[in-house]
Amino acid sequence: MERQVKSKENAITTNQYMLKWIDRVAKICKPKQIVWITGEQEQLESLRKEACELGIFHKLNEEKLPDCYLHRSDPNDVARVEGRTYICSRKEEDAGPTNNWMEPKEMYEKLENLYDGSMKDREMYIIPFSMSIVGSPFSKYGIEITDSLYVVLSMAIMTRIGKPVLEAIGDSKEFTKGVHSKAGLDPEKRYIAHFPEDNAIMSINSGYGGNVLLGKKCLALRIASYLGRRDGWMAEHMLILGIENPKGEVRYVAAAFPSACGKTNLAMLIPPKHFVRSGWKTYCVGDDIAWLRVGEDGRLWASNPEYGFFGVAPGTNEKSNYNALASTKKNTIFTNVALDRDDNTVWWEGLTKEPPKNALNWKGEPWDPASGEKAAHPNSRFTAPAENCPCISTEFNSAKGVPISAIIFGGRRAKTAPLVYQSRDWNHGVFVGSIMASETTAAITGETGVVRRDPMAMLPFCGYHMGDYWQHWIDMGRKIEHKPKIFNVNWFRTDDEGKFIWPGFGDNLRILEWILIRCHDGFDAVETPIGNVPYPEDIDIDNLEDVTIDTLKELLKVDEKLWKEEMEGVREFYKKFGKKLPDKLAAELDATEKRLNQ
Ligand code: OXD
Ligand code: MN
Repeated sequence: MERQVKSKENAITTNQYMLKWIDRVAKICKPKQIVWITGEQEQLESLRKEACELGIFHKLNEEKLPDCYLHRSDPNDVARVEGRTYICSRKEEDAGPTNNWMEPKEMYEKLENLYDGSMKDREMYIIPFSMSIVGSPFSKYGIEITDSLYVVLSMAIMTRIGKPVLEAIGDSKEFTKGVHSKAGLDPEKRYIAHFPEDNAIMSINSGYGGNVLLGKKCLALRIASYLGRRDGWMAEHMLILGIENPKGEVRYVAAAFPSACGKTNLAMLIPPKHFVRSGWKTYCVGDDIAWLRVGEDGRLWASNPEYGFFGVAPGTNEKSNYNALASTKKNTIFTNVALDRDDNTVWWEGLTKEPPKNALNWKGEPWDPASGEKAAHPNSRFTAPAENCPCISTEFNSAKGVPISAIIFGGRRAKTAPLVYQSRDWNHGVFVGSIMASETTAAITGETGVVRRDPMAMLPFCGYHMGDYWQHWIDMGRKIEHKPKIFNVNWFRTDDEGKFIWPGFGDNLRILEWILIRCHDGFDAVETPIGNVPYPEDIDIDNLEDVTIDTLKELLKVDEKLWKEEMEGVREFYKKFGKKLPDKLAAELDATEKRLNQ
């Protein structure tokens, strides 16, 4: 009989509750060895070497991309799988209509069978990790058990890991229990299961980022949103951006967009040239997740619980996102991009105009640029330390976070939504967030280009009933004395030929300037049935070739016919939430329709 490995043998904690849990997992998964991840550079370096020897990593050009690696995931495993992601609350009602649900007991049994022997002949790594700063009263600690070196080495970038986390946990039972096994990567047996009441996450048969780096979407959004409702704070799918004006005032916005709407670009935006000349600066605090709390001063404070960026590679280049690209120049793991064999560097569509002549595609096969096939997978990624980012905020490591002036929602709408509008008040802002809609992208598996409603960009990430989540937003509004103002933006309005009208990217600062003036110094605005839009003259369009006052008028137009149709769609969508739809949102919908019909 095989000897069962015990967590105690080389444990770096004496937390009995943790050790017993790890032993229970080891008994089921049957690894050949348990390896505790200390977070020390020596250990990580030796694991990176091992990953290269095993073919899990490919070491890239040390001069051009020091300490960077290429990883390829299984071709059947290249994106988050919403269809196989579950919220296993005790009551089905608590997961709500937008989540898959399974009774916890049934899911535990199912998973136990799947995990049985899944780590045979493999190491079982124990990763202590912290979402947010170790030792901060706001941090959430977790242990991820995994059989994947890719997970270990990616978690070391995306989160704060190792011994300091175990010290902070001490003997406490307050940590998220995460189990991940690649098992056989069978897509039919792939599950990403969350047990909010047990503070547990179990993931099996995937090796792709969002499904397996359990600190990110699973803990920092799904579990944290549940904890936030329980404990009076909010976990949101939002970037956090600091903006300094020529007077030296630094203000912060938090913004939610569905995947692949330019969120990473906005988080690291570079101001237009004449803004730079007059002294504008921008600072990235976070690119994906914001934890929001009411501060003692009655303002809403945001912090980024992550330690790295898990960004989409295609389309990222010197011009579109200089800061993101710069962040990937060292200590980065690239997943499913192409390999330029001539200089052992990476490439993806949009990185340079000229494709490499001698490349392997994301699957590792020789790639012919004339083939019409993509070299990099559309959802290929970089996993890069946030501290590499040239514009990382000095507040990135602040436990308290930054005070938020504005919350910005957005989506990709060809016609309906104007370039920017401001909600009438907090509850109306919650309504604006709840009706967010966008076109689907390659970040999730399934069809692309279909319009789907994605309230607060949280549809795939809310760990409980969306109706309760909206109510929590409304309740939070009552607790925030100095509420941020809430806006909606749409960078993606198109003309009749389907061409984007607004230049986007760095020029989006022109809209943020208006937003911040609305928040702090007060510009007047034009009232419309859906909210307040700028007077076109108040938007700075200096040095913009293709945008005139008339273009702005077009971009800011609210087409009442389209909005009436939109409200019908919202009414239909809201039906899903039955009794849990907050009265306040039903009232906002009625009031908007009434204003449209006046
Ligand atoms: C992501 C997402 O951040 O899909 O990867 O939202
Ligand atoms: Mn995201």
